[in-house]
Amino acid sequence: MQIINARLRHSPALHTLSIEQGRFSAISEQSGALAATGAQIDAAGKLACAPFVEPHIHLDAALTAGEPNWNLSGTLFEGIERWAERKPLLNEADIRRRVLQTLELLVSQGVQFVRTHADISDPSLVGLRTLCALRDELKEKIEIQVVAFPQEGLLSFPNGVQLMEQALEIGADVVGGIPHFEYTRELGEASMKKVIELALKYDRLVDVHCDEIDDPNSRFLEVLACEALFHGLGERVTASHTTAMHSYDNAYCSKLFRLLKRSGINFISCPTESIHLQGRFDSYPKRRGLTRVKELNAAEINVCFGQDSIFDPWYSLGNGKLLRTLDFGLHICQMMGYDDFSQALDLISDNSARTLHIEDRYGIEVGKPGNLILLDGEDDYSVLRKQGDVLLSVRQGEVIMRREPARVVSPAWIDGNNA
Ligand code: 17E
Ligand code: FE2
Repeated sequence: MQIINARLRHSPALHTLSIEQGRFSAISEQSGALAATGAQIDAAGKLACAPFVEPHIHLDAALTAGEPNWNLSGTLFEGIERWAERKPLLNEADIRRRVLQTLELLVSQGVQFVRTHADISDPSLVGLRTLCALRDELKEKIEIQVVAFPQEGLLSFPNGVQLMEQALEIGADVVGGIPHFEYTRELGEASMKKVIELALKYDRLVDVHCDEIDDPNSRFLEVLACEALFHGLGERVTASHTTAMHSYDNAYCSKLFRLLKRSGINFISCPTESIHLQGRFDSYPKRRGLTRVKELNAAEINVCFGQDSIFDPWYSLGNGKLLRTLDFGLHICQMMGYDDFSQALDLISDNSARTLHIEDRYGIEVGKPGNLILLDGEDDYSVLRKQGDVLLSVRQGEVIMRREPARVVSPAWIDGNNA
């Protein structure tokens, strides 16, 4: 397959991208626009980018909002209660149907890599089993990582550790945790040590829902980062949400950042979810409750954006569109400078790939799998400003999704002026 007249990020020239036997075989700069021949795909000057990565989503809960009850308070903790009412109704067919519908949304928005959480606070482990089975069945079509996520606590839920070990034996890729939900600070800290111990024992990655609360005294991140540092696991460890960091005072943050930087751990922020779930116990002024994405990024600590939810007990909107998540994130975090815009797509592509530990098979480079998307814009800035659609998604040299751009018929007086 050959794609001509494609722009690449941070390079204004037009390029020809060749994919043979599923891998990029040549990437060459053109001296000018070319006319397409035969089977070539004409990118018409649009931006080719590595596929988007969804680094944090709960596929087991997707498309269940209101079943059986709606989350009326809008808090994380009520979401956990409402989900606990839906859990007994889970079965494999129900999960498969919703997961496939959600993956369809993600693929239609240019996603080819997904890290999903699977709630293991459930003696049947049906969510985890079904997600691991789908991961294996779909591995040629989309790459999925499954996190064994102890939604109701690793140490506070009955047999939490045994369920985690069972999930890891079944084949979960990533060990999860939720220290701020454990009954006590002691249990929260002990849970972080347990998560790292299990990651070492089973040789898995780590992704913890960490300090997802507005409590400025929720400081499990320092325990996680320190454990990661002492065991040399940094790049294999991720702290998701860390919304309490919004409420830490600056003196503590300054100390904390030294450890974070040394540990090399990754961060995922879910801006649409956190702006909705956090700040719920404030009157005015109301905290935004997002982690310090701008400051992490400036400190060259790896940070990326995820959607977290699509129509579930925690968040009743969502459509798979990571460009929407990015747009929210940049606004809420006040990352609205020229440099921020010029590199914005990193937050839903390259940085996320680093978090998922898939860099060896990610990126538009000769020798790597021939995966890319085409965006309706010329560079990061224009894609962002125009909220450019994902026009094409190519996986190992095959088109898996194509979108026809919407055609708008303008009023005659504008057409006339443009003529
Ligand atoms: N569970 C949790 O603990 N936090 C979240 N943001 C979601 C589920 C969506
Ligand atoms: Fe989450």
